[in-house]
Amino acid sequence: MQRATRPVERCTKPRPQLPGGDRMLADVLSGLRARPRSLPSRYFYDDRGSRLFQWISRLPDYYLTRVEREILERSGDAMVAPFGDGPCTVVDLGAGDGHKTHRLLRRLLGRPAGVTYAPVDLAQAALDEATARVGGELPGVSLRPVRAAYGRALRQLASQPGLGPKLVLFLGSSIGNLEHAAARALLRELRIAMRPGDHLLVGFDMVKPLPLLRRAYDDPQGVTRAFNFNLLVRLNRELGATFDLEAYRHVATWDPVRPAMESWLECTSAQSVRVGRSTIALEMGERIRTEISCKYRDQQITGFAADAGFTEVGRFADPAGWFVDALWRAPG
Ligand code: AVI
Repeated sequence: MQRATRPVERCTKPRPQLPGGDRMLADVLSGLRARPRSLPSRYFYDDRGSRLFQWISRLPDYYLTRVEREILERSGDAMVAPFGDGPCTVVDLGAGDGHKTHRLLRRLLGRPAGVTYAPVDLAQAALDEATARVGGELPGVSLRPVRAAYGRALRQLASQPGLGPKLVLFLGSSIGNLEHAAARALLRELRIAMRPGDHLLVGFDMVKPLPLLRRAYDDPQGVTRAFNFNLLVRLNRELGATFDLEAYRHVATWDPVRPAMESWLECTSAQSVRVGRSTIALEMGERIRTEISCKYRDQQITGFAADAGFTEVGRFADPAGWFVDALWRAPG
């Protein structure tokens, strides 16, 4: 992996919390005991899961990444237009896709006052990768990785002098992996942590014909299936769970109410799974939900902005209207 070529200022110190394994065990057991049964999708992203997601994002059927990149390429100038000639900072929630961030950062380069890139993630490996990538490709950018939850990271950055107004990126429809109430709570927390004049750019995947959605979440190459199964592999390895990988199949369904695509692992035979000291009995045909990927309509986007107290500045979409990047300002 490439390393950053200059010193990187870190502002990190995760809050003490339950040891990782205990927290994971508690989350997994409460999900498996709930109805419908579920597993938290945040545990997808171990090293292999992150690599599988990168692979998904290059699949022709997984249009989200490709279409959002095209939007950023086409509308990047308008997205960075609110930032004058002074210093500014691009905050990347989730230390996301380098190709996307690159498209915005390079438009801010060459400004006399400079630009800072602040990737935010809980995983040190993701931060190292993001800073190495940007440090290697855009040597004019200052680097300030933050290892913390999103709201906390923004509060930390707000108290640091010299960073200028911020463009906070929450791309890739990551918001879609949250239930609406959780998404609203997060957006409110972000708005409160942002300063007047800071902007948030949020990616929303829009409702579209079902066959397109089905192929995106159940691709013929089986990469999404492998991504879903990797969750069980991780739980077997890290919690000593006894999921028999042969006894499940990947299922992607459409919920028209949220609306959302949902990913499941369905038992193909009755199972008795040990997780920690507990045993979970699953019947043949029973499903465990592993992810929701909400899809949006224009009015929902308006509602999210208003609910969180942002002022809408612009909406950037591809010609087919499959994906929207919404630009919102934190008001004074
Ligand atoms: C990261 N997130 C926005 C992806 C999505 O589309 O919900 C994760 C994913 N799950 C299956 N494929 C991709």
